[in-house]
Amino acid sequence: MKKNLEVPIETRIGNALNQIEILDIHTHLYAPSMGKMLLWGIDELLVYHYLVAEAFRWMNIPYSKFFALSKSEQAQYIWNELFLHHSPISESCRGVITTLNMLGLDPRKRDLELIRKWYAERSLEEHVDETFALAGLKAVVMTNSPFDREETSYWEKGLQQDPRFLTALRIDPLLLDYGNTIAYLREKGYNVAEALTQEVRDELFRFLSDWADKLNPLYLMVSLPPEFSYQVETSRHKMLSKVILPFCRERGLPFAMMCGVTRAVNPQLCLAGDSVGLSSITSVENLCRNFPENRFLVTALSRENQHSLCVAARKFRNLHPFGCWWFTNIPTLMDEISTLRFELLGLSFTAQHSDARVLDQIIYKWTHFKESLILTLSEKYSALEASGWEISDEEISRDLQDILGRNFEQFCSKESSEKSS
Ligand code: RAT
Ligand code: ZN
Repeated sequence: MKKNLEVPIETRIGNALNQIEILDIHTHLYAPSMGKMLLWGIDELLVYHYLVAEAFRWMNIPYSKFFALSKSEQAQYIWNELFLHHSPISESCRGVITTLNMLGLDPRKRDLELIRKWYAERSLEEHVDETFALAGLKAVVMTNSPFDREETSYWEKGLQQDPRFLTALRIDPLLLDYGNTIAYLREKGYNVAEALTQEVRDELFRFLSDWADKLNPLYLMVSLPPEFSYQVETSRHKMLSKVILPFCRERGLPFAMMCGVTRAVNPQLCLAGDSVGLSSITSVENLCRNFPENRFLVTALSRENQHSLCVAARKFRNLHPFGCWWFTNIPTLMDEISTLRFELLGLSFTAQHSDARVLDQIIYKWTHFKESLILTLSEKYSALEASGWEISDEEISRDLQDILGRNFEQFCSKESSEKSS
C-alpha cells in the first residue's frame, strides 16, 4: 500500500480529483451535431435562468419587455445589474467568474465586449475539448425529450452518437400531463386514448420502445412536483405502474425521479419561474418496495428531504441517490448533503451532476463541487485516520471514481438489475 503521510489529505484528494475522469450524469447539454441546441458562450452564460431570477431582484423592466429583447440585450442587462452595479457573490454569478477565469479571460477588467470578441473567434470543437478537460469530464448525459419537436427532428434524421454525449429519455409529459399529450402521440402515429386499456398500453410501449431504440438511453427520467405521491390511486399511478415501470424492467433501465419542483410559481419569469416544495420520500420507499425489480435514481430539491432520502437508500438497494440538484447546488448545501450521505451511506451514491444548460457551465459547476468535496471528504478521512485507519492514494482515487461515475455505471448495468430481483 502506497502511503503518502506527509502530504495533507486535502492535497491528496485534490491530486486524485485532477487525475480521474468524471461522468456527469444529468445535464441539459446536447451533442455538437445537434447544432444550435448546444448552448455555449458568454451571452448564454449570462441569460442562464438561474441568473435571470437574480437579476429581476434588481431590474425594474417589465417581464414581457425583458423577454422580448434579443439575447445579447438581455445579457447586457444582467451583466450591468449583477456584475457592475453589485458584486457577483451568489453561486451562479461566481460561477461565471470562475468559468471565465479558467478559460484564461480576465473578468477583473469588467469588459463584456472583450469577452464577446474572444468567444467570437473560438471554434465549437476546441471549446468542447477545453471545457471537458477543465471540468475533468469523460462524458455528460443529455436530457433527451421525444416530445421536443426541435430535438426529435435531429433523431429522426438519424444522428451519429458521440461517446462524450450520452443519452437519457425524458418523459415528463407522458407521466404528468398525459391528457394534453394524447394529440401529439396520435399525430406521431400512436393510437392512444385517455383510458389506459391494454391496447393503449401496448401503443405507449411501442412509443417508448421506438425512442429507446433510437436513443439507446442510460435511463428514463422525470421531474416530479412535491405533491407527487405513490400512496393513493391516481391516473399517474397507473401510467407509472402499468406502462413506465414495466417498460423500464423489460429494457433493464433505471427510472430517474427528480423530486420536488413546483413549476411556474411565477409564470412571468418563464424558465426562471419554478420553485421548490417538500416531497414524499414515503412514496419513493413505496415504489422501491412495490417494484423490487425496478431501479430508481433519485434526487430531491428540498433541503428537508435529504436526510430521509439517505435513510430510504439504507433500506432499498434498488434506490440510488444522486446529485445536489439546482437550488441545492450551492456550497452550503453541497457540503451538508455530501456529509449526510457519507455518514449514512458511506460511498454508495453519486455525489453530483451539473445540470449544465450551457457547455461552459461544466467548468464552474464541477470546480465548485470539487472544492466542496475536498472539504467534506478530507474531514471524513481525517476522522477515520484519528480512529485508527490508514488510507492510500489508490483508495482515495477508487472512492472518488465510485462517487463520480462508477457507482452510477454499475447501478445502470444489467448485473445490477439481476441483483435487485
Ligand atoms: O436546473 C435546471 O436548469 C432546471 O431548470 C431543470 O431543468 C431541472 O434540472 C430539471 O431537469 O427538471
Ligand atoms: Zn435538469
